Amino acid sequence: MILEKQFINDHNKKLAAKHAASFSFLANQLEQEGHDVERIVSKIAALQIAIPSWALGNGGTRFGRFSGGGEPRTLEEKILDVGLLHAINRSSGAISLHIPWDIPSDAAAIKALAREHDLIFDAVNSNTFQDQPDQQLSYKYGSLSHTDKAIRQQAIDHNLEVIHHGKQLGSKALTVWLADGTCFPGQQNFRKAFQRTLESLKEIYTGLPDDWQMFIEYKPYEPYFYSTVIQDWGTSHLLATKLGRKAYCLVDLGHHLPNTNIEQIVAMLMMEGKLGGFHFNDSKYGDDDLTVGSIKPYQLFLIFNELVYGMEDPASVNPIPAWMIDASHNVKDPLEDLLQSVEAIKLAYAQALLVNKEELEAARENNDATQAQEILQHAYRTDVRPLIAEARKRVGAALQPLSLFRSLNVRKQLIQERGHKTVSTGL
Ligand code: AFD
Ligand code: MN
Ligand code: MN
Repeated sequence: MILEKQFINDHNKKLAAKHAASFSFLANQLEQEGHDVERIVSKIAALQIAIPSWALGNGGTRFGRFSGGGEPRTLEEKILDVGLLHAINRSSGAISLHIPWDIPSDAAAIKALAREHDLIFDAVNSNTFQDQPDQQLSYKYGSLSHTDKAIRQQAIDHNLEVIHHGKQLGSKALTVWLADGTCFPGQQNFRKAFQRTLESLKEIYTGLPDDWQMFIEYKPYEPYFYSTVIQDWGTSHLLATKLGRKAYCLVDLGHHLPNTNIEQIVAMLMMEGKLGGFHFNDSKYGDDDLTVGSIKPYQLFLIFNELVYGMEDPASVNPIPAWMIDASHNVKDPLEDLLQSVEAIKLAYAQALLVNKEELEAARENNDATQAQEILQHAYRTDVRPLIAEARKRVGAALQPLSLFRSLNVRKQLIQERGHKTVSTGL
């Protein structure tokens, strides 16, 4: 589905007067508070969020999956879907692929198609949590941590192949989410499993190009339910530090036990220069992969408050993190959910840009908890939607992406083009 520029212009014309009034009111208010509104708007516009290829279709659970129809059937159609999102919000300028699900048949053609839609390739993701049809050795009892060296080697070779595909597409990062773990106490020797994993990662690391990064994702449980080899930020940081300067930690918001202080983890990793990036989502109970900002928006703001602090700290050695979504849309239209997700991330970022850093540090120095809370909540309670809309308008995107998407009946057109298949993966 091609989005005509005219659709956006007509949409923005209809909303122009209302938007201008709300933007100028907010801009005046912020300028009186001493904010540089132009700087804030351009920072918001510059923030690009990578869209995961695996989230362009409906997700599911172990109890089943219900397709909403019109889902992409090929890598080309996935790129067209991300291209459509990016044309609407000019904030989704990258796609994160998952190998072997997204192996390009013609890498040059895929790269050209992405370029046509102003898209680049963010991190490529390896997959050693499933056995593929043609796979020789099984990952049932693990991969990079497996007791059998041949199985570890197969997983290492797979990751090196993922790097190869990424290089062909211009990607500069490999994300390793190692699902390895155990279901029962005593099943594995924690120490040896860690050491085997480290040795395997070292071999992959030597195959990583000099200008690449390796993101080591952590997760406390699932698919194994007693222990995970890379269970938390401490383990990820231990591995990243032992591997070297190209290795970083990847924070998936859903990969923390309930009530974990994620913003504090972000502060620590950034302070150490080892925060590689994010998988944004939200959750109520586990790795629910719900829409980012839909359950705990204040937590998302507090995370961005630490990120903005780190990014604006001249002494910081942390690279700009990779901003990626990792969510699953079991009941929503995947493209609508992704538009909402990008908006939620930009909102939290904009609110964090409004925090008065000097006043906050002064309140902290004086141990004035009340004032510190006031400063944070003043920023958080500012309705920054006109800033996000203005940032979009200036780069030729829709003022209200979701309402434009709906007005175009995109999903209906995609179902007409691609059909409607309900695939339910049973237990
Ligand atoms: C699952 C895992 C993890 C990983 C993603 C893509 O929990 O978040 O990053 O799949 O492989 O969500
Ligand atoms: Mn993830
Ligand atoms: Mn996950």
